[in-house]
Formats: sequence, structure tokens, C-alpha cells
Amino acid sequence: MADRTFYLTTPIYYVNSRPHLGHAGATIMGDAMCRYRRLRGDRTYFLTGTDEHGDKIAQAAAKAGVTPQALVDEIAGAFRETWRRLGITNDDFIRTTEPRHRAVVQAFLQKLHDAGDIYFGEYGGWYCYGCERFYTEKEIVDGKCPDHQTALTFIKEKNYFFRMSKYQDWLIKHLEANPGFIQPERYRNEVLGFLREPLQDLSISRPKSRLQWGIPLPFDDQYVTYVWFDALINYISAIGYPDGALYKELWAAGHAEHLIGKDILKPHGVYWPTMLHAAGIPLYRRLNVHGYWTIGGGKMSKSIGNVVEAFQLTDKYGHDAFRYFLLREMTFGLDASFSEEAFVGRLNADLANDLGNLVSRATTMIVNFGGGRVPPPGSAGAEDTVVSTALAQAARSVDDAMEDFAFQRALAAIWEFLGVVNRYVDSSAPWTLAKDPAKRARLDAVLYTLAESLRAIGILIEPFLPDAAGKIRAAVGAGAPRLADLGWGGIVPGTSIQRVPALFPRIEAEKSLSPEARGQGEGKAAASPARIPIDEFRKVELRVAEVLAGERVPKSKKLLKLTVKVGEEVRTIVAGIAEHYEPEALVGRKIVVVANLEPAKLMGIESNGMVLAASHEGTLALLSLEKDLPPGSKVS
Ligand code: ME8
Repeated sequence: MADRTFYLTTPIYYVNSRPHLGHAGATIMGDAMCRYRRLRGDRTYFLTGTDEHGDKIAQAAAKAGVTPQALVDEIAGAFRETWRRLGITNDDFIRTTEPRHRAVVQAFLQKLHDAGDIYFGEYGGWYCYGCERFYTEKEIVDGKCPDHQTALTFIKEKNYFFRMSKYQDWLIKHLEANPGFIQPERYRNEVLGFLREPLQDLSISRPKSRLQWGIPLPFDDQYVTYVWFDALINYISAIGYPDGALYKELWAAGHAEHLIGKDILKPHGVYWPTMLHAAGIPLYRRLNVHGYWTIGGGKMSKSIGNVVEAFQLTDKYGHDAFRYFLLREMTFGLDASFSEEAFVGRLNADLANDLGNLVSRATTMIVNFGGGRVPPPGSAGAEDTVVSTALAQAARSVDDAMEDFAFQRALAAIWEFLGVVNRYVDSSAPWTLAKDPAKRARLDAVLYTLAESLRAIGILIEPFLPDAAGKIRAAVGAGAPRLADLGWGGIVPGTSIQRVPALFPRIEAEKSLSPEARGQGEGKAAASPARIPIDEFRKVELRVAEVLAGERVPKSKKLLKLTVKVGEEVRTIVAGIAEHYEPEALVGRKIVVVANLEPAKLMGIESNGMVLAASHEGTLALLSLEKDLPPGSKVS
């Protein structure tokens, strides 16, 4: 991450629905990224906002018996308020109905019109009001919109068009010359895929006779522009294109990055770069594309109440926990599934247990055995350097991960560090050292290491768990967080330490989970099974297997097809772990399998064996080996 200036935008959300889980997920990712960049000391500017024109808004307002402006004011207010409540640190909030935006859209249109890139023509095509765009014959599925699964409307009218086709070759060349322009790579490939077909010119206007709620074209007041020509321009109108200081600093100097969901890849990956190029404006630096949240296996849709319900879990379990779950559970670029059960599982395992317990134990021990003050470090032994080395490693991994917007990887790296510190507490056993006055110097060294680890955790988790990070920093007397202060040894002996008893209280699933979520748990079979003689157990042949390849079983949410090596034998095992593991991430891993099961057919695939995994409250963990042994090794 060489660039020390960073301008990040989220999509501007349609005001035809109130903020929901999907919007929150995207805005939280943007916020975590910008908090991280500020922590690095980078000049950071974070923009979000609302997209307020279009047929749908006008229709919804008419239905509600209010003016479109009254409707958009209310919903834009709800978005602003939601982000304030969630602690989102956006620097500005752009609304497409603002005069500052309208002026830039009109100037942009005029520029393209003057350059001959906007022309008047007739077009007939299948239009989806949900997406606010025409679909080509190839894209239409069963006569319906592939996204909304609703009927399309055939519209034929005279309109203004942007000569997008003219820029097809240029865009292909740009993508080829700049492999990191769209990431993750699958989306770059998807855009290159769109560009294999001839690019159509883009209809950018609607006649005023049909629609009033948009920005009038500067060269024909009988037409309004809206949809993408209106919405995309927010990214530069908000920062004062063409002459504003922010525009020059953030955009013209090449520091802009967009964060979007995969649903709006084409407008951002094709329309926007060609629009910018045609207007002689430099391109954005990078487009970062995230996947979709699904609920109960189905695509999350705005019209479904469950997205709203899911969002209410923020208040039930706390904003930090909600943020953590969304950032930890989604592999950037891929879809992820949301369930209250998995949420509570993560909250208990990662937050209450790994993090909360550690902070509580460490602060309590410094209070009880160190008189509430950081002792002198003494001389660090090998056990102590394991902790400082692990911290440096975690900091490097977090930086690498954040370069790719891979929040899940950044958090996994921090949790590895927490694991090291947790094991350090267990192995150094300060409670035993405290009993022996001769071991005082060793006890001090251990307590110092713990205090220093807490200070580091209070910095490292700031982008992801800002409230908890603040509490930890307050408890160890640390000031404003900066990555530059992560270097080992920053905490000053004598600093007063406060106890932090319960950062994340454990959730008792039985009491708290909604009834549907509880029903899915594996707790039902928890009654202890009858005891068996050892001979019975010996009938089960457990072996180490190496995963050679993995893929999702088509049409199945749960199943992965794994190709594994057991000794010299290669076989297929179908495992119900697809909701917990990406198949590619398993390749090369050594796991434990039941090797002598009778073959079984699952979704038409013959499975020869079973993969062993532990599960608890929605979290699933594959059994692995503590030391490396060859595939085929017997497990007993
Ligand atoms: O498309 N999972 O606005 P929009 C994850 N106004 N993210 C989701 C999601 C889900 N199920 N549902 C929505 C628009 N999102 C246009 C954008 S930009 C110039 C104009 C997130 O209200 C995701 O980031 O439909 C997606 O791209 C965005 O909300 C779309 O929000």
C-alpha cells in the first residue's frame, strides 16, 4: 500500500427502501477500510450517500400521497441516522437531489454533448424498472429480469444515447494493461466477458412527458437524465468537480477507489470508465467488488422482511458484534450466508471467548498480581518473544489483507495473535508465579507482556471493533490509536491498568435465539450417547487424508466434493461443510476421515468416507493434525 492518500466511496443507495443488512454490510466494509487507513496515518476521505431519482421513487411517492422530495428527504434521513447510530465515519453524505450534484451532472452531459458523444436516436428494448436498465436478449432469463425475476416491459421511444460502443476497445486495453483495476479477479474477468460482446450505446434520458423526477438535460429541457448518468457522477460531484480542492487532491491525483456489490458491476466496470474517459477525466484507481449476503440460502431481496429483521440484531447483540460478524464471515468477493445462529456462534467463540476472556483475564491478573500497574519488562525470554514476533507477523498480515479488502483474512490474522497470547497466559501461568516471591521478576515480565499485548490489541482491532478497541485502550491508558505505535515495548511501566470484566458477554443460545434459529442448532442431539466397548470403536478406521481438490456440489448449499489422498489411494468424499469452508482454501490441508464407511450417493455423487469436524453453536471446525504426518496415517 504505497499510496498514502485514499478516497473511498460506497454505492449511493436507492431510497426506495430503508437501510437494510446489505447496505449496512457494504457501508461497514467501507468504514472498516477507512478506519484502517486513518490508523496507518493516511489522508483518508470516505463518501456515502443516496440515489434519489427515478421512476420507482416517483411511483412510491404517488402511492404514499406525498411529493417525491418529501419521500426522499425522509428516507435519506433514515440512511444518515442509521450510519450515525452504527458509528460510520463518513466524511460526507451526497444526495443526488442536491444542487451541487445537479450542476455537475449537467456540466458533464454538456461536455459529452459538445464532444459529439451524446446523440438523439430511437430505441426499443426490454426494460426492468427494478434495475432501471434495458436488458439484451442474451441476458433475459425465461422472459424475465435475471436479477428481480419480474416481467420486463418493452419500451420504444426517442432518447439521447451515450456513444459507449466507441470506447469498447479502449476499455479492453485498459483492463488488460491494469490487471488490478477491478478486484477480486473474478470480477475483472466478468467485465472482460461483457466486453467480448459488442457494447451497445447507453440510453441516458427519459422524456419528461413520462417522467419528471430527474435532472433536466442542459441541451433539451423536454428530457431528463437519471439512472446511471446521474448516480455515478456523485463520486465526483461530492468532491467539487471540476475545480474544487478536494476533487484535485483526491480524484485528479488518482487516489479514488470504489467499493460496490456485484449487482452493480457493469455500470461501474463498463459505463463509468467509458463516461470518464469520454469526458477527459482521469479514471478511478480501483474498483473493489463484494459478494451478496443471502439469508436461508435464498438471495436477499429488499422486499423480504428478513433483511430488516436481520438488521435489528445490531441492537439486540451490539453494533461491534454485528460489524465483526459481517466482516469476518464474508470472504471478500464471494456470497456469504447470514443466520442468527452463526452470528451468536461467532459472538460466543471469537468475541466472548477469545477476545473478551483474554482481556478480562489479563487485566484482572495485572490488577491482582501487579497492583494495577504495568510492571517493568525485565529481560524477555524466548516465550515472551513468541508474543512480540506474533504481533509483528499479525500486523504484516493485516496490512496485506487490507490491501485486498480481505477483511476476513485480516481478522483471522488478528485472531491468530489472540490465540498466541491466550496460550501464553496458559503456559506462563501467572497465578502460579504469584505464589512464589522468588519468581517475582518472571511474573513482572509476564504481566508486562500481557499489558503490552492488550495495548496492541486496542490498536489492531480499532477498524473492526471500534467500541471494544476504545474500551481496551482506555483500560491500559493508551491514547489515540496509530499503527505506528504497534512496535513492541510502547507501554510505560507504572501505567495504571483497569479491569475490563465483560467486553462481550456470552449469549445463552437457548434463551436468546429466536425460535427458528434455535431449531436449526445441533444442540438437539446433545444427550450423551450410550457407552460402547472398545472393540466397537476399533471397527471405525480413521485416517489422515490430504485434500487434493475441492469444488461445490452444484445446486447444493451444504455439500463440497473433495478429492482426497489416503495413503496411495485417491478417493472422493462429499462433505457437508460448504457453508463453512471455501473449497479452494482446503487444498493441501491434512484432515481426518472415516476411511471404511460404505459408499453413499449424495446428490448423485458417490462418497467414499466421511470428513471429521467439530461443531458448536453454528461454528464448524475440521479436525487437523498438530504435526505434519503423511496421508494414510492411522488415527486412533
Ligand atoms: O444499486 N448483500 O442501490 P441499492 C450485500 N443506487 N450487499 C448488498 C445486498 C446484499 N444482499 N443488497 C444490497 C443501487 N447490497 C444504486 C447504486 S451507485 C452509483 C448507485 C449493497 O440501494 C451492495 O453494496 O440497490 C450493492 O451494490 C448496493 O447495496 C446496492 O444498493
